[in-house]
This record gives sequence, C-alpha cells and structure tokens, in this order.
Amino acid sequence: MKRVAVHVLTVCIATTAFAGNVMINPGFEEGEDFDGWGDWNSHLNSRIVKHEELAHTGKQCLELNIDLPDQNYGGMVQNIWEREGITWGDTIEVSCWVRTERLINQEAYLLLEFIDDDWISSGRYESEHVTGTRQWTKLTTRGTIPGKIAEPYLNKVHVSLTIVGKKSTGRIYFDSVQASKENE
Ligand SMILES: [Ca+2]
Repeated sequence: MKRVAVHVLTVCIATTAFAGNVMINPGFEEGEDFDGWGDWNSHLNSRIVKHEELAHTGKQCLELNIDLPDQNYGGMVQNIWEREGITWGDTIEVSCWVRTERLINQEAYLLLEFIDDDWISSGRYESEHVTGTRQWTKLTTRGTIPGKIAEPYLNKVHVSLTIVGKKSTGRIYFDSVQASKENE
C-alpha cells in the first residue's frame, strides 16, 4: 500500500503542466518589424533576419548587435504581466534559442524579471550566458512572482533577450521564445 502511494506522488510531479506560450510574435515571423517587442536600449543595432536556413524555426529570427564601443547592455523585451491571467504568485517558465558567431567581450542570455513602475526589481532570473561561437542552443530559466502582500506595486513581468559586454564584437541571433505559466 505504501509503495502505491509513492508511485502516485511521482506521477503528479512528472505531469506538472504549463499553459501555452503567452509570447506575441515568439519566432519573429509576424510583421515587418519587431511586432510585440520593445527595445530597452536604443543603442542596439537590432534587426529581423529573413533567412530560412539561418532561422531556428520558420523563416526569420532576430539579430542583436552593438555599435557602441563602450559599455553595451540591452535587449528586446516583452511585458507578459496579466497575459493569460499571469499575476502575483505564479511560477513562470521561459525559454528561447540563441546562436552566436565569434562573440568577443559580450554575452547573450535570457532574463526573467519582476519589476514595478519605478523599475524596482523583486526577482531576477537569468539563464546560462553564451559567448564565442555556438550553434543554436536552448536557454531556459524560471521564477515565481512574489505575492501581492509582499510586492503590491509589481506590474511588470519582463521576458528579455539580453546582451551585455564592453568593446565587443560578433553576432547574436535569437528565435523561438516561449513563456508559460505553471498551472495550479
Ligand atoms: Ca523564427
């Protein structure tokens, strides 16, 4: 009898389900521009690359690059707060695919961050950082949004395709972004 109970518990953990993808334009296939996405560093030289062979999925992907010789930090972002009911206390899992070419003095990663109107962060979850030359690699991270009592002003859940570096060169591509809320 005891053994049966343990087996049932294992099944419950293995089937923890996540809802569908809440990202808009997750593979950069829609529209002529960055539909659904914002750029949080205007110095970024970002563009949509229309290249079926190069893209991870579909016909297009995003290229982020840098013109500035000094400190470079920025990315493309979507705020997914209240999308599909995402709110306080929810666990969010995010992933994307990244590809880099001869990236020097620069790193690319996926960032999940919970902030308010004053940009005060109440949770920051980074994926692995990628540099150098990498074929398409999947990045993942996850975090739980704090409760309303702890963070009453929280109103942004940012999913950012992020780059950071200084005096850097190289190319970075992102594609196939996924963000899902863990079902209760
Ligand atoms: Ca794509």
